[in-house]
Amino acid sequence: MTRKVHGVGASPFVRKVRVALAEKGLDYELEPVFPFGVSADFKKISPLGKIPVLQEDDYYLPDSSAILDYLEVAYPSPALFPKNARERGRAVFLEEYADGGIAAKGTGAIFFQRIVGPRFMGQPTDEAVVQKAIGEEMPVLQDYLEGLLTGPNGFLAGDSFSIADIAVTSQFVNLAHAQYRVDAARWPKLAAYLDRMFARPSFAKLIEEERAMFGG
Ligand SMILES: N[C@@H](CCC(=O)N[C@@H](CS)C(=O)NCC(=O)O)C(=O)O
Repeated sequence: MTRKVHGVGASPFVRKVRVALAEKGLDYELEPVFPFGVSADFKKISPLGKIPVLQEDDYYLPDSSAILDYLEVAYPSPALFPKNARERGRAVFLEEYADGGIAAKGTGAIFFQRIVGPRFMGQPTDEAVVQKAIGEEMPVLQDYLEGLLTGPNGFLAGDSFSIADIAVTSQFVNLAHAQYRVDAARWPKLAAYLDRMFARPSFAKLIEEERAMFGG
């Protein structure tokens, strides 16, 4: 079977899919698609013009959350969604907390202003936007995550690695590429948790590959 992920490694949403595939031991090729100004052909497989798209032979599925859901049903082991209904509900919410919340208020400001704008779009960094995200948005987002983490080996939802950990960590990888680090003095559990997640082989391999691109 031909399995491809259409997108670029710098996208936190593409990374979600690549980490899920790695955790499930599934091989794929990365088909480079830069997300701005996509072709009419690409819009046929991604009607919103966004990356990632998963391809398996002639089956094309856009949207990282849809893809993770598909992968879980098609390749159930190891599970990346908690079995318990309430923990599963929480995991799905945390995926949205990352994809809709951290992405919009944190990554969209800091990673975009420091990396995407200057390097790929010829736009200078707007330092006011970066400082607002660092000083006002990220602390609130991080306080909530800090409150969810209990033990030293904990995960965000349930007692094993899940889509919640994939989605949240993926945003913080982009933030790290943009030189943003969680202050371990103020958010000790979150900082330790992210160190553990970044060291997990599925993330570590991609982070190393991406650092060559960003030097972060
Ligand atoms: N909900 C989508 C979001 C994907 C997304 O926003 N991707 C960005 C790149 S990081 C993109 O393709 N942006 C281009 C655009 O919005 O036109 C998912 O989870 O896959």
